Amino acid sequence: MCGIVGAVAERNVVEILLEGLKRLEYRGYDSAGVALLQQDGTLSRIRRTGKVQELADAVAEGEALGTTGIAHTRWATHGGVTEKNAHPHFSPERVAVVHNGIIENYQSLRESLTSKGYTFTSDTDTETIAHTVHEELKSGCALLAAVQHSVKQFHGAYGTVIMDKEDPSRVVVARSGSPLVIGLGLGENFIASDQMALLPVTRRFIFLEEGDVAEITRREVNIFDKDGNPVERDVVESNIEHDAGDKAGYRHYMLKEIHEQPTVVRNSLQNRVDDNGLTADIFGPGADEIFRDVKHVQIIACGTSYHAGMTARYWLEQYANVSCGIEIASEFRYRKSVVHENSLLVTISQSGETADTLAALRLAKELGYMSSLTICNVPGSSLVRESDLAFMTRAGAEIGVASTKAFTTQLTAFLMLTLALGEHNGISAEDKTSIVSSLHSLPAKLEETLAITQGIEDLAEEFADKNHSLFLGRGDQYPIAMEGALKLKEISYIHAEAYASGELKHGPLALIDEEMPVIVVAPNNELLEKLKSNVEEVRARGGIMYVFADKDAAFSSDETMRVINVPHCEGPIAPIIYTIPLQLLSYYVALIKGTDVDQPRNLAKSVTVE
Ligand code: HGA
Repeated sequence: MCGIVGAVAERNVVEILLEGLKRLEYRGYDSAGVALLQQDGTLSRIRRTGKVQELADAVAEGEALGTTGIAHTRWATHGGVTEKNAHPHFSPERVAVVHNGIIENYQSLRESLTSKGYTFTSDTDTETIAHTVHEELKSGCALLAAVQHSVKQFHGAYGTVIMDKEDPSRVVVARSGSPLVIGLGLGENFIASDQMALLPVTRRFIFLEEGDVAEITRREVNIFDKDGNPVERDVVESNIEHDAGDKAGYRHYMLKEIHEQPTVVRNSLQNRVDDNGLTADIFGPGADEIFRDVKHVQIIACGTSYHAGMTARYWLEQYANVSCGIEIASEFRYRKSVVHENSLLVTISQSGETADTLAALRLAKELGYMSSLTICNVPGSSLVRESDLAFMTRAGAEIGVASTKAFTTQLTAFLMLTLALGEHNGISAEDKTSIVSSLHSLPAKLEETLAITQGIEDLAEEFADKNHSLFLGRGDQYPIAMEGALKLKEISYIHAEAYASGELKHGPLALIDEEMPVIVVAPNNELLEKLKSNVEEVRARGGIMYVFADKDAAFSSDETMRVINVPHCEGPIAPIIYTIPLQLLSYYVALIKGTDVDQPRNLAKSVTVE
C-alpha cells in the first residue's frame, strides 16, 4: 500500500526520499510525489502518476532542492489515479501533507472547510488534513500543536507527515491505524511507513505507537502519546539484512522468493524442532502455561494468510484434538460472534500491519479471548507488539506482492503450533513422530519439488489464452487449491476459482468444457480414491485436467489429462509441498502473459487500509 518517506537534514534530501520510495515500490502503488522545503521557506512539489522512476525523471529535469522533505507512493482509495490526487497535498501553499489511510469523515470536514473558504484541488480525503492543519495554524499555534488539535477531528486511519513552509526546521507526524517509524541519523532524522525505506541512511528506529504525534527536527525527536503527554519510545537496532534492491539474479522477486523457500523454511525450523519435538519456549515466554488451558483456537486472517489458517484447521483438529474456527478478518470485525471457552485467538499476517487483522485482534481483546498469538514475518510490527504471544516466521523480506515464502513458513509455523497444542490435548505418539520427521524432511523436499520447474514452464503455455480456470483439492489440500487459484488470478489476471472437489456436483460441474482448465492437487493420501472419482466426473463432461500428483497415485497422462509428478512426501507436509508447483504455474503463466509479476495491477503489499 501507500508508502511514506520524510527527512529533516542539512543536506539536500531529494535523493534520500526517492531512494526510499523505490524501496517501498514493492508494496504496490499508482502514483508518486515529493515536496521539498528549503531553509528560506521555498516550497516545491513534483507529482506523477505511474512509477517512481517517472517521478525521478521529472525531478532530474529541474533543480530539486530541500533540506526538509516528504514523499509518497499512493494506492488510491478516494479519488482516481491522477496527478492532482497524488500526494503531497498542499493547503494554500503553506502546509504539505502525505498520508496513508482513510479519513472517514472527510465529507463533513470538506464541507466545513469549504464554508471557511478553502478550495479543494483534489478528490482525496487526504486534502482535508492539509486544510485542517492550516486552519489550526492560522490561530497562531506551532505546527506540533496544530497537528495535535487537528487529529482530534479525524475519524479513520492515518499515518501522516506534515510540513509547514513557515518552519522548515521540522516535520510533525501522527499515527493512528497506519504504521510510522522514525529513523535516527547523525544530525539528521527520518520518517517512513516501513523501515525498509530508510535502511540506506540508518539502522536505528523508533516505532511509533497508536495515537502518537511526534515532532522531528535534525537533532531532536519529541514524541507525545494520544493524550498529549511526552513519552519515550524504545530505540530498536534493525537487523534486517536483506537489501530490497537485490533480485539475486532472478528475473522477478517472486521467482527469487519461490526459490528461497527451502532456506527460509529451514531457518524457520532452526533451533525450534529437534529429534524429540519442539524445543522450549518457541512461542515465547509463558506460552506453555497458556497452551495448557487452550480448548479452542480461533484463527483470523486475510488473503493468503487466510488459506494458511484454513489448512491449520485441518491439522489442529486432526492431530492436536483442538477445535478450531477460522474467519476472514474483515468479516469477523463487523459481526457479533460467540467466544468459545478458553479460546486462543491466532492472527496471521506477513507484514503484521494488515488493517483488518489488527482491528480484529483489538476487538478480540474486548471480547474476552483468553490469549492471543500472532504468526508474523515482521518483528516489531503492530500485531507482534499488540499480541500476547508472537511467532516469527523468518521468511526474510517478501517483496513480491503475491505472497509465496510467507505462506509456506506460516504453514510450517502451524505444524509447530499443532505439536505444541497437541502436547496438552493427547496428540498420539505416532502423529507426533510423523509431524516431527516430516518437518525435518521439509526443506530438502521443497528443494526436490522446485526441480520440477521445467515441466511447469511447458504447461504454462497451455494456460496463456485461457480466461477461466478451476482448482480442485480435498481435505487439507482444499485450501492449497484456493491458494493456487488466488495466485493465478493475482498475477496472471485469469479468473480462477477453487472448490473442494466433493462440491463439484453441487454446481461447478456446469462450468466444465474444454475452455476451462481444471487443476487438481492429488497427493497420495486417504482421500485419493474420492478425488479420483471427482476427476472422472470432470473427464466424463469433456473437461481438460492438469493433475499435480504423487507418482504413486497412479494417474497417467492422456488426451484429456496431463499429469505432473510431484515428489512423494510422508506425513502432513503435503500441503506445503503442493503449494510449490501451483506458485510456479502462476508465475510462468504471468510471464507468458507479460503482466507485472511483482506489482500486479490494483494490488498492494501490506494492506494497511480496511
Ligand atoms: N486515502 C488516501 C491514501 C490512500 C492510502 O493510504 N492507500 O494505501 C488517498 O486515496 O489518497
